[in-house]
Amino acid sequence: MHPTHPSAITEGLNQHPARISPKYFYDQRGSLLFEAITRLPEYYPTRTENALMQAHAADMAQQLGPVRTVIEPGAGNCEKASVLCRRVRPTCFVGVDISVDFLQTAVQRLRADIPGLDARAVGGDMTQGLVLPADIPRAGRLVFYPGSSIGNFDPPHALDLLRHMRALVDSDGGLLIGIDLPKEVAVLEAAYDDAAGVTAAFNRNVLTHLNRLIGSDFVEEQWAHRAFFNREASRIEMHLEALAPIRVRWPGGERCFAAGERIHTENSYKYPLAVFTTLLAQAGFSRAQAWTDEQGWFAVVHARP
Ligand code: AVJ
Repeated sequence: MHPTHPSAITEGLNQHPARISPKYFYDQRGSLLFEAITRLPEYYPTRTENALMQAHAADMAQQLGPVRTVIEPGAGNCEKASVLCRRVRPTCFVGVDISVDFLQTAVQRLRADIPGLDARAVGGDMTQGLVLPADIPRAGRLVFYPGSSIGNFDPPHALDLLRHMRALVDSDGGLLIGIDLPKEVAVLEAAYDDAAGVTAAFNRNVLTHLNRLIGSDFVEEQWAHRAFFNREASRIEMHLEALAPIRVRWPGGERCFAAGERIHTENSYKYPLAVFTTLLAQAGFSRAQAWTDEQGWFAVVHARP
């Protein structure tokens, strides 16, 4: 599904502490588990963002002004894009994703659902700086980055990513982005360690995916899901913790883990709105307007150069 970089993966496994990039969560089973996560009672981000997009649809459309092209990095199943495109009626939609096969299917569905929409799928990684096909018009572009996906990046890398997005639009363009905000620790931790164990299954599944990618012999049952809020860094951290001493082998290498030793699998940053607005300004988006829910849990931000 994703381009495989065996050496990058094994390099991470050999670090102290070991780490696995969260991009490897999303094999077929992982993508289904993530969809299940978004429907969990504890996982507030998706439903809070959807409610914000619904409640402020008219106001947002007015603030956005005329949009000619919507560009969505990490578009995945294009469900959110479908809602947005029905509202702002762009002539062109460009979905960008690392797994272009899955995206292609979703983009075809979008084209069928919204007659006249020139919907395209582009394979690529936004973090590497993206070059779009030359025939995508530059005028009236809106980059759409919902779901607090930016939370996976630490502030310097989030800034890089926002700068790449800024480079995609002219002065008449903008960015519509969802960000998860800091809140009560119990609420945050429950969202990443749900009672039904779906997030635990999602976290452990990365090991089975790695077995396929690099030929390792991880056994999911030997690892416990750990998720906690790191207050200093303002991020949820997810880890996998060895339940016993474990030796993991793969062609050309191995790694021993002591009981209790962890593999760091994900960071999910919770940016205070003011901090995020500063990042936006540093990236060249000097004007920002935000919509938040009553509890102040999540924000949808429209940023313009
Ligand atoms: C897709 C990165 C926004 O950080 O909330 C959900 C991923 N990980 N539960 C998030 C995730 C565990 C999610 N993002």
